[in-house]
Amino acid sequence: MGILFTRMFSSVFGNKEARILVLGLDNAGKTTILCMDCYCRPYWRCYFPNTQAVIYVVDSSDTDRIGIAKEEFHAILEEEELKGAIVLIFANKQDLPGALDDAAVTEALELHKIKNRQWSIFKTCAVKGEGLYEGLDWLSNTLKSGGS
Ligand code: G3D
Ligand code: MG
Repeated sequence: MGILFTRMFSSVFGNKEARILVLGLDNAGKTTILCMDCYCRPYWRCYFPNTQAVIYVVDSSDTDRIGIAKEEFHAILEEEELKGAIVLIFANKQDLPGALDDAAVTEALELHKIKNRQWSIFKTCAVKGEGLYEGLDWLSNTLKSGGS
């Protein structure tokens, strides 16, 4: 599983600095998302403490590995250091044929089992930049309102 960590200084987050961990199976689209213009000054970290949010990126067209993606996701939520982190799920690669929609990814990842933290899921197509700002807007507003 790939792990990328960034502090984001984007138009969405204004001058507020947020420590956000971006996770997902390999090939999910993490690098594509982080290379977008809005992440103009990213730099990577490889530790969890003080992480305020987790962005979990799913390849919605990779139905063969959606079960593995679910297991990894719930293991991440068990991490002590990520206890208070808000969770944003990107159901990525919506442009590909057979991609699961947000409701189907919600079911496949068993998101309704998440307890005691705020989460939301957005459909994205990272290569076109679709859906990313909507998700980051939600994250920014949720962080502003005090997080989990
Ligand atoms: P990772 O960092 O999570 O491992 P990458 O994933 O960002 O490297 O993306 C893996 C591949 O998926 C890349 O293709 C990338 O262009 C593609 N990809 C990412 N997001 C989308 C999407 O929304 N739709 C489609 N169709 N493809 C996407 P390559 O060919 O460079 O390996
Ligand atoms: Mg990558």
